[in-house]
Amino acid sequence: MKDLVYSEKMDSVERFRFNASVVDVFPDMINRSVPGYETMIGFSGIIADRYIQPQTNCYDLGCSLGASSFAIANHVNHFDYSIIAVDNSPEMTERFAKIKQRQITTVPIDIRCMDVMDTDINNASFAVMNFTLQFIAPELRDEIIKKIYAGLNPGGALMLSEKIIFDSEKEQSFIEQNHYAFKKSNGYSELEISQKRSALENVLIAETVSEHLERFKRCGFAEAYKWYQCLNFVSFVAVKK
Ligand code: GEK
Repeated sequence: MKDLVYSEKMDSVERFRFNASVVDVFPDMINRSVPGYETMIGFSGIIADRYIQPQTNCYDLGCSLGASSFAIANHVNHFDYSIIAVDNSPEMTERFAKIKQRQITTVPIDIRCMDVMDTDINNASFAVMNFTLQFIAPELRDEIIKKIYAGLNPGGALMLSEKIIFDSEKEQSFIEQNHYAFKKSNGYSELEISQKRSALENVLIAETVSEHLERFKRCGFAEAYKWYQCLNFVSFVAVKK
């Protein structure tokens, strides 16, 4: 279904929420807004394959409609392990459960409607958090990354994908202009782009690449790499030794 959420002029733009109208159009919205999204999701499976171990858990934190869970389950399907997929939007988890009924996968996917801050993480060989840390209050971000680190088994890894900002004003403006052009080329109008931007203000709080790399280190990860970037969207893998 086509994303038309911000296509009509609104008297006042409400704070962005993952509600029913967003859920209905979510795949179209994220594909037309996040350059490189399909690539990063596809690589969730490829990267997961290096880390997931038999009889362990794989977490998909902020799973939305399960794109990363399905990419992993379809690519890593040669031994027993479980996927635990967490999202705090009931509209998302209900829709994900319906989509799951129509998919054939041998890997069990346990969908939980809860806050990632309240989720126990244990016996994990892999965790993926694609475009979700950016919606968590900055002062809570160390806590969740430390919790993931503590719940990973040695040799396990976290894949984290995020929207980023840049220290240099010039670079920020260069990248923003290109992101804007990307969205326009995908059919969004100036009105849609500007109303969505207002809705996301103070909801999606992006950080720089160095802030992410420093947090990984501070939270215990000995190794962390940025393995992908397309404009202002990046993906990291952090490994527990
Ligand atoms: C994908 N990973 O398709 N606890 C649980 N879920 C949360 C929290 C929280 N504290 N905060 C936000 N969410 C997916 C895309 S979307 C990214 C992830 C985007 C959930 C929220 O309900 C939403 O479903 C998801 O995180 C972020 O790769 O829309 O830009």
